[in-house]
Formats: sequence, C-alpha cells, structure tokens
Amino acid sequence: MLVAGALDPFRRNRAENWANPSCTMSEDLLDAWNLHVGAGRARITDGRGAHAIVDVDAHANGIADALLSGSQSLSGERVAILATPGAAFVAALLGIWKAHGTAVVLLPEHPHDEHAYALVDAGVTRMLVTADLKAMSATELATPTVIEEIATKRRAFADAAQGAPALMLYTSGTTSKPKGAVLTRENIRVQAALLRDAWGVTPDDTLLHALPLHHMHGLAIALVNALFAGASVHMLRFTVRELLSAMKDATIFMGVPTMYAKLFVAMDGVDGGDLRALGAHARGLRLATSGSAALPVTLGERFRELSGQFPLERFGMTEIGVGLTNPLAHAGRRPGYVGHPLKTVETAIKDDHGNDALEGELWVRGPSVFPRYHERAEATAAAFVTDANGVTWFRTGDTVSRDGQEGPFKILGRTSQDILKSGGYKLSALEIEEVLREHPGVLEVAVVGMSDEIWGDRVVACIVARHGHGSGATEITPEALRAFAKEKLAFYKVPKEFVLLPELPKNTMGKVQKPALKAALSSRP
Ligand code: MLC
Ligand code: AMP
Repeated sequence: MLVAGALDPFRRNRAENWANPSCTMSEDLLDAWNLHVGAGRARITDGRGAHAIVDVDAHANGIADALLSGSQSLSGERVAILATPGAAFVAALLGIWKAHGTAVVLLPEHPHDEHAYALVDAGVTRMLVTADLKAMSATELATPTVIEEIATKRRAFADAAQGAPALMLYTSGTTSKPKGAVLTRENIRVQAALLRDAWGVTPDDTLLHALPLHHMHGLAIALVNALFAGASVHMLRFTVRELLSAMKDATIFMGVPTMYAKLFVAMDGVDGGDLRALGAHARGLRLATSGSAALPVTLGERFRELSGQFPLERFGMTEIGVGLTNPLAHAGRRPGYVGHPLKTVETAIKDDHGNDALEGELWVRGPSVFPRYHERAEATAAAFVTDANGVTWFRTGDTVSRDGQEGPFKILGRTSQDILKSGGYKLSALEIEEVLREHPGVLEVAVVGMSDEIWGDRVVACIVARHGHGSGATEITPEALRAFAKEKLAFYKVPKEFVLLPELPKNTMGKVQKPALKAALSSRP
C-alpha cells in the first residue's frame, strides 16, 4: 500500500531507472519528460518565439484532456498531427502520449493523396492541426481540432502499458505502398535513454532541429531524444542561411548528408560570402551527427575543416531507431564507418543462408526494435526471422561488413535495388512506378536511383510511351509526367528526371534489367 511520503522514493526510483536504458522495471514513456518539466529549464524556440517547457506541458495536458473527453485512456487510438514544426507540435505529440494514443504525423507539404493514404490506412478519425494549416486538404477524412485553441490544464495522467503503441511512422519498403511501422512506448523510451547516454545529451544542450517530423530521424532520434534529456530545442525549416545563423546558439545539430552537402554548395556559390562568415558558428557545436544515408567521407572532411569535428555518423532505421553509432569523442569517430551497436542493441551479420558471416545482411534485436507493421501480418512476418537457436531478429535489408570481430560496422548498401535513398528519405522504386503506370500515356516504366553528390540517389524514371502517345497531339512529355507525379506523390518521391525510351532492357523472362538501364543512363553523352 502506498502511504503518504512513499510517492517520493517511488518517483526517485523511477528517475534512477530512467538512468538505465535496459531497465525493465515499470517505467512510463513520459517519466523522463516529467522529470525535466519539474526543473523547467528547457525552452522550445520556433517561428513564434521561445516557449518554456512548463507551458508546453500544460498545453499538452489540455490536449490530452480534450482528446480523452472524460475517458481514462485512448487505448492506442491513432490521432494525426498536421502541424508546422514548433512548440504546438510538441504539445500535440505529448498530449496524445499522455492520453495513451498513437501519434500519426503528417507532413504539411505532402499532397492530398499521401495524407489520405495514411489517414485511411491508420484508421485515423481525429486530427490535431496548427491554426495556419486548418484549411488543408484531407480533413474530410478526419475531424480537425486546432491545437492553439485548446486551453492549458493542470492535471496528471495515469501511466500506460510499456508495450502500448505510441507512434506510427509510414515507411516505404519493398511492397509498393508505404507501411505504418508501429513503435511502442517502450521502444521510444529506451531509444531516448540510449541516445542520451551515447551522445551525452543534458539540459545544458540546445538542439538545432531542421528535420521533417514525420520520420524517425526528426521525430524520435532528434526531437524526443533532446526533450527527454531536458535539452532545449530550436525548431526551424531547413535553409542553409537559417541553419548557419541558428548554429550560433546551438550545441547539437543532427542532419542528413544532403544538408551537409547543401551547406557547402551554398557557401561556395557566388553569393556565398556572408554564408561563409556565418559558417564560423559551426565551431560552437559540441556535437554534429549525420544519419539516414551514407555520409561521403570527403563531405565529412569538409565539415571537419569548417567546424573542427568530423560529423558523428550513426546508422538507424524507422523500425529500430539508431542501432549503431560512432563514439562521442571526436578522435574516436571513424570516417566511412557507422560505429558500434548501442548498449541494448544485439547485432548479427548473416549470409544468404542465415549463417554468421563477415559480410552480409545486418540483423538486429533488442528493446528498441519495433514489434510490427500496422495491419500487415505478412510484411511483419517477412521482416523478422527466427534463427537456429530460436532467437528472433529484425532483418534490416542493409548489407554490412565489420572491421574485424570487434571493429566498427560499415554500411555497404541495400540488399534490394528497388529501395532508394534521396536526401535521407527512403523511397520505393516500385511505389513510384505504380503511380506513374496510372498515367494513360505510360506503357512501361522503370525507376532507378543514379548516384548523386547532393541527393545520394537521384531518382530517374524511364518511360516507354503507350502506342499513340509517343508522338503528335497526344505526346507525353517529361513535364506532363512530372506534373502528374507531383499531384500524387510526396515531393521527394517525384523523379528528378523522366527519360522517354523506345524500350527497356529485359532478360529472357521479360524482367527489366535495372543495372543495364543504369549503365545505359550513365553512358549518355
Ligand atoms: C526536396 N526535394 C527533394 C528532396 N527534398 N527531392 C528529392 N529528395 C529529397 N529528399 C525537392 C524539392 O521538392 C524541390 O523540387 C527540389 O528538390 C529542391 O528543393 P530544396 O528546397 O532544395 O530542398 P530542401 O528543402 O533543401 O530539402 C532538402 C532536405 C530534405 C535534405 C532538407 O530533403 C530533408 O529534410 N530530408 C530529410 C529526410 C529525413 O528526415 N529522412 C529521415 C528518414 S528516417 P522542385 O520540383 O520544387 O524543384 C531514417 C532513420 C535514420 O532514415 O537512421 O535516420
Ligand atoms: P528509413 O527507413 O527511412 O528509416 O531508412 C533506413 C535506412 O537508411 C537504413 O536501412 C539504411 O539503408 C539507411 N541509413 C541510415 N543511416 C545510414 C548511414 N549512416 N549510412 C548508410 N545508410 C544509412
């Protein structure tokens, strides 16, 4: 029985548990947040100014209260957030978590079709929107509530079960349509504690946040990790100028390689004089990380010249959060490698037959690994494998090697040629092909990723026009195809180039030979 005064030691124990990422004692996702709200030091800075964390928390209470409307728990109900990055977004996310809901984050820049797909697939009926986005499309599918119109509250909420869902992130895979990866409260709690420890995040830090919030990197690896470590967060939309200016007051920056590449393209430009001056702010960062795609070593070295540190490269996935990381100490970071597994992440490298190998597919397991894709039993079953010892692993689909038994890991590429990475976004060539095939003028299509210094993979769509569409009045043009794709696909999935070809290279079985296609594209004059 709890007696008066017993609450304090209990709370203290939970704070101590929080210090141990692998601890499985009863802990709630929000323990770390509550701990730091009490101290009240952190600020969230956005386009509207600086917001004290206690105020954001009170707003989150009001949001949870409104969502619950008298009930005790949302029991995992999926609630969408359509918000401009900032304190209102954070309040919405925490409000959903306080009410035991599952957050489904929509990117405002997505076209209607992408929003509608996620809302229907996730079974969302309620949406929290920032006032500036109230008029946006797809609200016919879910009832919108304006976040800023919800009053703040002082009240406490009960804990939820550790295995309860907290987040659904849509990720493109080998199936043609994106899948909703379900992350539990425990997945997110453990992940934040692991990263706080590995990267030494404290309330003295300020994270410079310019990543999109509908993916693992921006949402959990960056934002939630910082908030749960009591750090302040400065949230902005990525432009090189804004980023370099805001580095002045930041201690941590987390980016994708394309952001680093764009930094130098802009600084090297004819108008880059003042940007080069702003570049001096990078010296003030105690930690700059790179992830979501391979960081070219030359790019990392360029950043070292600018800032004094080679970015800490780490490997992650929507389904697992960060799995492997280089060390925090500048001198220990190995260019071209992604480091070692985090404390609770177990890894194995397997050949095609599931035997241990020096080079092969990376398998991982541990408390930060997601349990399932939403309502996709087959895809979930295919993603996990049980080895000869009866141990279940998540198959990453990444080919890796290791520098010796104990050495750091190196990412060699994807096992599937149809998974591309553009600017840090994972794309399915099959998904893009399927959408382009809906165009009446398209007979055949093959989408490939061509290696590119800025984007990683530059998406190119090769099209064979349907008879009667290749010439004259009904001719399809790259511009028309691009306009068509833009209406249906997220901007980063829209091919950078559309190439009209008389035919596609195929094998005797009639299967398109993408390596031959890529070779033909790269040997163009
Ligand atoms: C923008 N464009 C892209 C693109 N981003 N095209 C392809 N791929 C992308 N990633 C398009 C725009 O629509 C525009 O098209 C043109 O390129 C120029 O846009 P821009 O203004 O120059 O782009 P910018 O705003 O600078 O965006 C670049 C970026 C952004 C790098 C900031 O792509 C981004 O935020 N990427 C982060 C992705 C991410 O968070 N991934 C994490 C996944 S989780 P047009 O037609 O208008 O000219 C994960 C786990 C882990 O991977 O380990 O982290
Ligand atoms: P996503 O599904 O968007 O979370 O993307 C996860 C994928 O991004 C991984 O499976 C890798 O292919 C890739 N990735 C993440 N970090 C790195 C890295 N540091 N180097 C190379 N690839 C990476």
